[in-house]
Amino acid sequence: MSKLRQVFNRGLLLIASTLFSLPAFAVREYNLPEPASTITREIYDLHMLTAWVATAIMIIVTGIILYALINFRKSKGYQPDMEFNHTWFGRWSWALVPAIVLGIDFSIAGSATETLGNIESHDPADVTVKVTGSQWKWTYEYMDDDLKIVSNLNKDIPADNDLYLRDVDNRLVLPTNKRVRFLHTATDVLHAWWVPAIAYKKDSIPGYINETWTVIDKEGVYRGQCAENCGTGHAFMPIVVEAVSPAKYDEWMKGQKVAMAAAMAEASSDKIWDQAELMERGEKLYNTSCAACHMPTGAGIPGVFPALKGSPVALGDMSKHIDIILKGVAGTAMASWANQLNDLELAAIITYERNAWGNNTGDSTQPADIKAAR
Ligand code: HEC
Ligand SMILES: [Cu+2]
Repeated sequence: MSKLRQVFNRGLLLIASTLFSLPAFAVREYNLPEPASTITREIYDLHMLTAWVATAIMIIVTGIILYALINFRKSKGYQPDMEFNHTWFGRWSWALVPAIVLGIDFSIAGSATETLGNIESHDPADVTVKVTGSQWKWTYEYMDDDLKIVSNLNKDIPADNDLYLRDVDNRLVLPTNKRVRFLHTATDVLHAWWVPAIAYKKDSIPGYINETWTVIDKEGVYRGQCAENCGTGHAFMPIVVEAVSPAKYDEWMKGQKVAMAAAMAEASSDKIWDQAELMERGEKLYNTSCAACHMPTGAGIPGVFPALKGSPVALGDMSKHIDIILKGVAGTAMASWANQLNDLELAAIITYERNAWGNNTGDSTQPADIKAAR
């Protein structure tokens, strides 16, 4: 066997084995996650249809090319057919082939149009959740229940764990078999809330509301990520949705309301908190809300986020310090925290800033001071 022949045979073998192992591409690991809602199942089916049509076309075209290469090669002395254009096929193939291609295109476009129509459906929903993206966390507001959940990256997952950068402190809990409407917006830059198994993706844009919907049909935990490059912390805003039965959902909602009422009562009570208590709460809150930019050490990132350790604001006049946290600094990444944290939480964080990392002002502030400054 000639050397060329050997190479050729090996090539054929490689192509054949690739083609026959194609079903491997359908293996979960390499594919979209298994859909768990009607709308994502439609999208998934569309994706599979397109992939299989493309695969079939590839096999047919590659087959014809290989057949022509082998059978009509010059070394075999093949004489080109100079009369091809006079045959029936020669006359009509220029119209026939595009017609076939168009037919295939329409078979895909037809179902795609239907799915796109369903995506844009605005039917009434059972549960409406406003999803707000911020650098770098998600805020979920249950519009019918007056409940707000802030969801931050779970920083306790080590890098060698599967859930590294994929877990959060507070999950978005949703009922199965209910129509859920998501209202998407953002407070600072573009973000995109995307959980491929249960929801499709639309951008979260400051000042605009985008709408998506889903009906989750399987209980479970579904994970996603911010899908719009939103700055240095883009990788640190994962999404975790927990879908539970409607009965469990109602129970969970009741529990949340009780806990929220208790937290509100605690925050607005006239209790005078001592510094140690505030420091303890403040450290936790600082690490979830502020450390992404100002760093857990308070050192900030020089040139980007100012250090709070030794900061003239954190060491200076209390009312100015409170003011900057409540109002933020317009035009910078320093957001207003007035609507994000309650009086007690703000008093705790501010007290912590003023007494951590060697900032030894020794003073503290009370929820009542924050309330007065609002
Ligand atoms: C998304 C990033 C980001 C987050 C999160 C953030 N900050 Fe800031 N912060 C900034 C930036 C940027 C500035 C500088 C603003 C300016 O240019 O004046 C700043 C300024 C400050 C200052 C003034 C410091 C100085 O010396 O001028 C304080 C105090 C402060 N932040 C406290 C907080 C607290 C408390 C939190 C959490 C509740 C927080 N920040 C969360 C970005 C952030
Ligand atoms: Cu984002």
